[in-house]
Amino acid sequence: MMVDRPDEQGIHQWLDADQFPEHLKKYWFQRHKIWQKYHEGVWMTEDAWFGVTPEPIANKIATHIAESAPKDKTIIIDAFAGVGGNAIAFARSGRWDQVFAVEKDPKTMKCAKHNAEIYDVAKKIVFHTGDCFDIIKRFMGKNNIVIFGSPPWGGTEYNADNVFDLSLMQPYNLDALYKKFSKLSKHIVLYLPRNSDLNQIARYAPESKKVEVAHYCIFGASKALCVYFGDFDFEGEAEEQEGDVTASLEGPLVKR
Ligand code: MGP
Repeated sequence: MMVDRPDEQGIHQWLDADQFPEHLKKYWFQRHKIWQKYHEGVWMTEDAWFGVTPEPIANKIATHIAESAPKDKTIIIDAFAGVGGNAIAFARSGRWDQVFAVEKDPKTMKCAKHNAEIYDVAKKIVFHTGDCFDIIKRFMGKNNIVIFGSPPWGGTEYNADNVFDLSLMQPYNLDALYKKFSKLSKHIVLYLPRNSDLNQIARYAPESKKVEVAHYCIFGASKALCVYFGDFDFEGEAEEQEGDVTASLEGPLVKR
């Protein structure tokens, strides 16, 4: 049991509903779904509640990437690590020689480090506080890297329209993310709104190559999708169920 209490404003270990911010109440009821070890003392920021990848989905994504990435890719960089959900899942998968977690906000990063300790993988993750586009420059020239990015979607209103326009995503739109990341690696996985415009994504399929899209659902409700750019090889079923999580492949998108 982690008893460490955060001692900094903006970092929280909410243990009872009374202290929990009213506007985030729906996440309080999901806390053990979001973090299975929540009760062991997970640290969060307010914004992390809607940004973090729920643990069963983070695990499923980690399995998908582990199984489908080319075997010579041995490093994974979580470019927007937040409070650590995805980086922890990558480290737990045991697939990677190195897992890097990059996060710009120092308080959010403190949460990620603490949460990685709860999950016993803190020593398996290299944490970098700073801007991911600066930090990835240090890896230039390596060809064994997969970049995972779960960027900000510009707030919680991403599903106000039926189709989410990825060119309007803030602060980085799809084009900016793809261009910056593809300078380092052609193996890029992006975690994006479930209602993202697939036509926009298809434009980034290299000639005669495909881009795979997978939806991740909990209890049948889609939470988000991942776009797999590069030579990811999905051999499994188009739809897989594991506990409460269903992952379904959209089918490869080709350039139009
Ligand atoms: P949600 O929309 O807050 O929850 O986020 P839900 O339960 O699907 O909403 P409702 O419409 O059914 O009430 C769903 C998931 O999207 C979250 O668990 C996060 O994993 C992810 N997510 C949400 N936002 C706003 C972001 C974001 O800005 N960035 C990233 N990377 N993920 C987000």
